[in-house]
Amino acid sequence: MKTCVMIPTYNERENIGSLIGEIVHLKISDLHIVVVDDNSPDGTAEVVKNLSKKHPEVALLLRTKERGRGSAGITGFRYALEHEADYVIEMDADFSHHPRYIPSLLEAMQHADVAIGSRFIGGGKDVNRGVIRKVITNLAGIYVRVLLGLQIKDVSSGYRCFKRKVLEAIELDSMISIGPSIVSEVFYRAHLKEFSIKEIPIAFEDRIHGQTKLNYKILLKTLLMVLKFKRLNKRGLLFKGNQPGD
Ligand SMILES: Nc1nc2c(ncn2[C@@H]2O[C@H](COP(=O)(O)OP(=O)(O)OP(=O)(O)O)[C@@H](O)[C@H]2O)c(=O)[nH]1
Ligand SMILES: [Mg+2]
Repeated sequence: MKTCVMIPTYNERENIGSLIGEIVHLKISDLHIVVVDDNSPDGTAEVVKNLSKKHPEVALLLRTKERGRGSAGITGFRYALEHEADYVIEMDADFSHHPRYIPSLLEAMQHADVAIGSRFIGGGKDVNRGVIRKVITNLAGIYVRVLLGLQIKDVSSGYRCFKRKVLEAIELDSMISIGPSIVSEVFYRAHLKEFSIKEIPIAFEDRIHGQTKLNYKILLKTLLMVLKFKRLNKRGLLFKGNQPGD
């Protein structure tokens, strides 16, 4: 089974080298890594390019015209599908999503179409996070779950593994997220297509190196996007294949 780990990056020079090192160290057979970098000013791409010379299983997708967590993710998914991946893992570069959970995510694929690294099920936790950030994550989580009707506990987890058929079915071409709302959009689409979703516990650790790209403006935009998915789906317009009123 071919696995592709897709990592979107923006200014992750201090993290990406050691993250790739830890993933390679897991020695999972037929595992490939693709980093989708938006021409980070800190030279993240250069680190990945150098590593790819030593490790042929590491690839760099350098985007010089586009910017955004969402569109980078879609580019990475397309790459994984084109390169015949059976499983696609998506994770952040900042070590909040530790590679030690990759084997459990892959194991969970025996029983589900999507596996999620979750902070909010038994055994999972949110480490080193400030109280305000925790409250925001929880409130935003309730909003997304209620609005989109998701059963998932950790709806903002960008650490997940998909079977190929899920990414083929959710219609990447009709996805509308440019930014971080991609995390919920993918869950919503997978839920509407009735794929089975399983959460596995992870300890989510706050980043030590580099800076978050999230701010209140982006958070608000993300929450508004969730409303937009819901509305589009109600009108039968979320999936291109749908007819209005479907
Ligand atoms: N290619 C690309 N990657 C991005 C962009 N914005 C964020 N990322 C990456 O997406 C991942 C998540 O971004 P973070 O800034 O850690 O956001 P977050 O995890 O929601 O917020 P924190 O928990 O505060 O770190 C990281 O690997 C980022 O480098 C972007 O515009 N383009
Ligand atoms: Mg992060």
